[in-house]
Amino acid sequence: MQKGLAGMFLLDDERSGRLALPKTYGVDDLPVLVQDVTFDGADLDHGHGFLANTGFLGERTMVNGTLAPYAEVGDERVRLRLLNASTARIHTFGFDDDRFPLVGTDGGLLAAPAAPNRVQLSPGERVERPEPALRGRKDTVAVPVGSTVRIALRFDGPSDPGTPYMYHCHLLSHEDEGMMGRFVVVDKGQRAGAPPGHAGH
Ligand SMILES: [Cu+2]
Repeated sequence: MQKGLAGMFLLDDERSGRLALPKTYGVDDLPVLVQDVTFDGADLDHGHGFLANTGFLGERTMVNGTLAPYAEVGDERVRLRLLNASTARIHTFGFDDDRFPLVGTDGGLLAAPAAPNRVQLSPGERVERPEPALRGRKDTVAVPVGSTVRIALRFDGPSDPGTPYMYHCHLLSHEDEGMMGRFVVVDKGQRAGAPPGHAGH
């Protein structure tokens, strides 16, 4: 990631396929992958901008691997899929008219579209919960300093005592220093198995 390596999966399902959302990738359905970077000549520079407790903060904003990117669009509806792919910085997104039409988050499509003034994304997030009324599923949550977040998970599929799930902090330096854990889902009375080895990880 420190060399710009980041990408996103575009997930669609039957429900999103039925909705009148723009669907032509690169034309009216645009990924917007945002990273903060610092350059030393032609190379990415991670020797500076490192804040203890937070991690690396870059000086410039890169979108889809490009500085000062733009897309020409007409007056048709355009769908943007925002991802904060930075290693530590929180980004706030907005439009001039202070209205941010929102149809989905990292938890999937919202039950109904929303229009917050701004959308704030912490690393790895695809959208910030815009207002309490929209509390819904999320797989990534911002946890401000000193705060606590309680999460509820539901596992509907078969349990697998041998294959762990993982959870981790999205501030990359925290993750590297151990803010990462694993757990397995077992049936009642079942014990965790031995996870497979991970060569090179
Ligand atoms: Cu952290």
